[in-house]
Amino acid sequence: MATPLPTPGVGPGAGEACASCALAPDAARLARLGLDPGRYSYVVALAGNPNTGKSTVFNALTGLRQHVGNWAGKTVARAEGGFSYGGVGYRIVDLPGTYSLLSTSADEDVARDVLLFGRPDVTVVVVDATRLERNLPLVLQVRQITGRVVVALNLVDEARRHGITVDVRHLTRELGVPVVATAARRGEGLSDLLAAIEQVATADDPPAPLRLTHHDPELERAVSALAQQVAARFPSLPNTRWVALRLLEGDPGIEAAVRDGTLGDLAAPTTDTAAEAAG
Ligand SMILES: Nc1nc2c(ncn2[C@@H]2O[C@H](COP(=O)(O)OP(=O)(O)OP(=O)(O)O)[C@@H](O)[C@H]2O)c(=O)[nH]1
Ligand SMILES: [Mg+2]
Repeated sequence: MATPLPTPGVGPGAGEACASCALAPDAARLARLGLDPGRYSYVVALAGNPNTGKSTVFNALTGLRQHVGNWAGKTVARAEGGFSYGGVGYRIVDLPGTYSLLSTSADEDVARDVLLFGRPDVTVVVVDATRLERNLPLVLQVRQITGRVVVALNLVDEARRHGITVDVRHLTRELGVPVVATAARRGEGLSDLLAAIEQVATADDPPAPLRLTHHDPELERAVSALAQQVAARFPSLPNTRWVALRLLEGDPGIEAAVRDGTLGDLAAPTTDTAAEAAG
């Protein structure tokens, strides 16, 4: 059963443990650390379609005040903050909304680059429970690059209002990763979300990425050969197979990044740049 966390701005502030949260025993393990996580063990990326509640989750966990509002495209650059849970530090990155890792806009490139090349320890995909079919393609794309995924099935309060129920167990089984029902604006389910993040971050043996196999052996050979060349040119770059597929498709942005070498810069781990917390 989802348990509520207090909403940001109510109760304990940034940096304080939420020890008084009687309704949410697990919330006592959370300390919102604002901009500065100090020493942290794990990086969590918040991904999802526009307007699904990513920044609302970010604010609830960090105590920051990223811009939220009821229209798509509010978050245009990544913002970073921190929290600790169970005494372990987490850096969390709020990303612009994106429908696909095959992005077409600068905002979406920001999200794509962090998800594909920033090596987050956990990717939380925040999905809109009232528009699941529109949100699942991104979940599947992320599942193809990593097994360290948690799906936050957000806006379940809206879904309830519209008489929509989602079979969370079934979805969890199909995706092979935890799916947690949340209503982030009222703090519902955030304790369960934190527990799932901890579980995925600390898992020794995460599920393998979903592999879409190409049944055409010639194509498979071409993808593998090209991926090897990309890996040789950019040795620290993860997801070279994804890059190879984009090159074969003729993705102009990726082609340019390979040509001028900037693709290699993306392989740097998620940086220590300060969060841009909108006022
Ligand atoms: N009813 C309801 N509203 C929510 C919930 N979570 C977020 N919202 C609202 O949904 C709207 C969008 O929230 P944001 O957190 O800005 O969404 P976002 O995913 O960061 O949006 P972009 O940055 O534009 O991609 C805001 O009006 C939130 O208050 C929820 O669980 N239930
Ligand atoms: Mg946002």
